[in-house]
Amino acid sequence: MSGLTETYYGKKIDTANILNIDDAAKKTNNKKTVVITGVTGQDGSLMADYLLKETDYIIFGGVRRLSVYNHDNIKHINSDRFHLINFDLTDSHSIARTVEALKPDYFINFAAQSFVASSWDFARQTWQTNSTAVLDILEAIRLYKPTCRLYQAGSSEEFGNVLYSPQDENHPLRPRSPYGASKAAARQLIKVYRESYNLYAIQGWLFNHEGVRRGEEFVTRKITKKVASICRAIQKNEPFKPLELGNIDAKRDWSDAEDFVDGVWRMLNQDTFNPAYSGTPKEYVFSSCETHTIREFVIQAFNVCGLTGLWDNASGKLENEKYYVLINNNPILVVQINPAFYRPAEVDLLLGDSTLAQKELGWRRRTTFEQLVEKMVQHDLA
Ligand code: NAP
Ligand code: G4F
Repeated sequence: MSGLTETYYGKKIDTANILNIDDAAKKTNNKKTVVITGVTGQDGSLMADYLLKETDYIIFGGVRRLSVYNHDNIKHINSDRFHLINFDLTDSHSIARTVEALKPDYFINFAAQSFVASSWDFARQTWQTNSTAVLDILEAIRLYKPTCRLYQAGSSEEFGNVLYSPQDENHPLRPRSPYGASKAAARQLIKVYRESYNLYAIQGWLFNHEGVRRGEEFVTRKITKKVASICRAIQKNEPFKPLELGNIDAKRDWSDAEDFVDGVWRMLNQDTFNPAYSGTPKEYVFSSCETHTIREFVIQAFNVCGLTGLWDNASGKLENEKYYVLINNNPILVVQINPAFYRPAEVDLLLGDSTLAQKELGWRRRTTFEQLVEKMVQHDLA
């Protein structure tokens, strides 16, 4: 532990606050402990907030070493029950030592190479991070803390080239990307270890979930950030470049990530003694049960700024599609297509059926599609 405060691009990471695993082990205080990997990301940071509010457990958030500041999503946390630990999924020793030393009651694995588009560029790294590391986590739990409850962040991308809609827990796994394949492989490993060693190891098929902590390369946040900057430019009569998107016809089932961390915790706390479970925890789909195109998201985002518009395409070809908003009855170009954002293979449609999670876990989504877009645009306008 260095104890130094290092400065990167004007922002600070207090390295004294990132514990090595032996120092972290002294902080458990005989209380229940939860390891959250990927705590700097959207879901990990929201889960930390949720557990600090809803439980009195000690939370260890796994962070990997980066040369740039990436703690924006957790910098607000000020609790003596929250500790950062050095953790890297690509290092099996790091995984094993974490489980061996902390002997956590819960291990929530949100860390991943989570950007589908990059998974073609870094297929092996995606596999290493999203599949091999899950095997390492399962082995560590089997060896050092077999009663630990493991949640693995599964994905609707595992359904991929879907056979029917809406997709439920029985839909076959038909991934379309190295990312989807890596999550499907992780799911199979989880199932095998659960059945072989009677571990409480599960994944959830979570459909897309978004919010103000969403990474800026994902399409929703890319849209809301750019829409906010275009709206500001229009208000000030300043020049701007249009937003560039790829396949705007793709359909996604979007929810608020805050609703999903509650679902994950419910999945981790199933009453497996209840006869409905036959002693084994179940895996569930979490979704909004609605699907929308990227086009609809764009329209809705500009509406939040009070701008209405229309998609225009005289040629009928997707790459010529353009979106104009009307300012004083003049059409102003705000969105155009850049084929560089097309993917080698696309998941055209995702629409989830979360009936089972609602019925058996009592889970409910609180935020509608319209409220989600409003929340994200308003945040990016502020
Ligand atoms: P995210 O914001 O991209 O966060 C990913 C996290 O993983 C970051 O904290 C990242 O750390 C960490 N990470 C990446 N590689 C790592 C490594 N080698 N060692 C340790 N940490 C590493 O993703 P998210 O949206 O919160 O998603 C959380 C999980 O749910 C992911 O597994 C994702 O695949 C899955 N999922 C997400 C959705 C969704 O719609 N959001 C849907 C289904 C499934 P850095 O900050 O250092 O990069
Ligand atoms: O926002 P996206 O990059 O998310 P994607 O690929 O659906 O993956 C997200 O959801 C999965 C769950 O289904 C998670 F497992 C995964 O970790 C991640 O959180 O893209 C959504 C759609 C795609 O069809 C994409 O082709 O938007 C389309 N799109 C169109 N233009 C674009 C763009 N996506 C991005 N990122 N950037 C564009 O310019």
